[in-house]
Amino acid sequence: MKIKRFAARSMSEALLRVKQELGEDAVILHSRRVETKSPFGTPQGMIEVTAAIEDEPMPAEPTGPEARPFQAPAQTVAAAAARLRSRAASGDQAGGLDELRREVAALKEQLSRLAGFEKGSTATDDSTTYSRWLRSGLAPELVRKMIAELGLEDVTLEAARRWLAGHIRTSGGLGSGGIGPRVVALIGPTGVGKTTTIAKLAAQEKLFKERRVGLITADTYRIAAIEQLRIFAEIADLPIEVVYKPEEMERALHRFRYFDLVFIDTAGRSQRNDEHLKDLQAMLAVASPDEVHLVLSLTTHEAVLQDVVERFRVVPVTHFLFTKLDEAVSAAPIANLCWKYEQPVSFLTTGQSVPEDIEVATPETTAERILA
Ligand SMILES: Nc1nc2c(ncn2[C@@H]2O[C@H](COP(=O)(O)OP(=O)(O)OP(=O)(O)O)[C@@H](O)[C@H]2O)c(=O)[nH]1
Ligand SMILES: [Mg+2]
Repeated sequence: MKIKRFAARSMSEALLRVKQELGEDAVILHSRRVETKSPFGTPQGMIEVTAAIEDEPMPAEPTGPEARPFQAPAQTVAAAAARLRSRAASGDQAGGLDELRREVAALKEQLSRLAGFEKGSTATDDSTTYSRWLRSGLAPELVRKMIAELGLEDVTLEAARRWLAGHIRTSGGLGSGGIGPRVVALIGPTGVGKTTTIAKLAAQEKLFKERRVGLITADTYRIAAIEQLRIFAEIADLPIEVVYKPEEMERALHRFRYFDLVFIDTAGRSQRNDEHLKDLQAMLAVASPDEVHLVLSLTTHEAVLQDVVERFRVVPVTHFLFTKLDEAVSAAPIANLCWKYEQPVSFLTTGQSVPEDIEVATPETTAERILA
């Protein structure tokens, strides 16, 4: 491996020189801001970049959540292009398209981090503090704002936690008020924990708050899905209605008109399937729920989470509900998504056990989990 250090007046100039001297496949190992003197003796800020190039061709990049913040995108592009070429050669076009989407999402993220670094590197900035906080998984714009508001020396873990808590909106769980029962629908991609979370919430509301709770399942695509909630309803002694078509929703809601709470479970929907999203839209239009919680699993890559949020915007989402914190590598997507979409967080789930593995999200506990 050949390693070389470059100094330039700006990040883009440094990157250009890296590219010219080491080529497209160069990898940025480190970058920092240094204070030097101009030929006239006046102080001037420079960007110092340490870059490397493999002697042998690089192995293919992983596409998982481990995107490296300061890795030169060129290397990832080359690896991605090679993979796509080989897929195209083997005739796997559908797989190739999916792969392309994932690659583009990962690249966008890397580029935005790199762009964020450039913007953040003003004469008063400190690249070490900046890149250290970027490694927490927080979005570049969030890190820049935090450093700007707290002042560089003040960004201790404790100060960051307090700052983050002040920037996370939570709903304090379920809302109340309105005429009739509070109707709460959970929607989201497949397997994120919608049914399990409804079971947790319904059990807690009934057992600990003694509220009258009704269940409606609109997930009739799989027999097993109906059975899953039916068995739980039997164990918890809760009434359940199965709704196959939007027209049947009114009847189901009518049955629970004197209840305190009604939970609507929906079928997992791929955010990439417009037909499925339309079905969901039609079902929710009839149910007209007071709350629609978009369930997001923290085991999902952040770029995919963003895609889910964007695509599920066709339905009136009121809350984000995050699941599988216990399995997540980072909880930072909570802050990034809530910041970007200005949506309150309702609950966080932390395991498979019903009803205990769930907590009402508060700004403090959420910030603590994000910066754990
Ligand atoms: N580790 C962990 N697993 C969870 C959590 N919540 C749910 N699960 C598990 O995730 C799997 C899927 O949960 P479901 O509740 O069936 O998910 P769903 O969103 O209803 O799935 P579909 O109806 O198929 O779309 C199950 O094995 C759950 O036990 C959590 O907070 N942590
Ligand atoms: Mg389900």
